[in-house]
Amino acid sequence: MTTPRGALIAIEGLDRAGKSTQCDILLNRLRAAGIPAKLQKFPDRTTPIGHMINSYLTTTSTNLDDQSIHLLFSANRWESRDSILSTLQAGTTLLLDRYVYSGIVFSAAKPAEVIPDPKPLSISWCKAPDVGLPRPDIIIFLNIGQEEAEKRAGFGEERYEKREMQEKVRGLFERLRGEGSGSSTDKEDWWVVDAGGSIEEVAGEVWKGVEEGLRRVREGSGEVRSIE
Ligand code: FDM
Ligand code: MG
Repeated sequence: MTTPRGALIAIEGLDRAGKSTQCDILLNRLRAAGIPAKLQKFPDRTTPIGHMINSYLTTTSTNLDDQSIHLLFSANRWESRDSILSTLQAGTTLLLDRYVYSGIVFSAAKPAEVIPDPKPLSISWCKAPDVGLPRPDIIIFLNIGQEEAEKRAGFGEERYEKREMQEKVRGLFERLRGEGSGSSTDKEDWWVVDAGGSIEEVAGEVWKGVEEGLRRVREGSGEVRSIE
């Protein structure tokens, strides 16, 4: 008998929704249930491309135009494609802490450059470079309202950690989920969890999403789909 493949589970949400905390809890819970699992964070700041992204996010001296940094975020996923697929084929479930959906909405939320092109990046332009990447079996979206987000700890120093940007990101995530077209995801790919509760409550809801993802893999063809 061949080993069934692992599930590909993306965890998405706004900053301060608790993604990293929930990923850690989930990883332990999967392993405790005897399900081999790994965590992959995007951006992956450890690679040469990741170093460029990190320097863009953390310093104002690294200036890249919006298109270039967008393509670097995508390239940072492409360089993990082979390891994502081989991890799944080895029967290991892979949790992604952010993925192409963050990639789309953060770039599309940016204020337009004044010169030379006054238009913001379109969603369709932002989606294009990720077409062909492995498509998650389920996207668990940690949903947090503006009020609750503002009660939580303040933003750090990184680029994008600004209120106006976060509000646009919120709206764009809603649009992707509503249209069901975040890089060709269907509406049912999104598992929306209210992230306003306690860590344990949220973990309980996230776990239901994971069980749904695992069920989809068991009942599916075994193939990993691609983002279209
Ligand atoms: N981000 C993240 C992007 O703009 N594009 C992407 O493709 C990804 C994966 O990078 F503001 C943004 C989201 C966030 C910033 O992410 C750093 P972390 O999760 O805080 O490291
Ligand atoms: Mg951050």
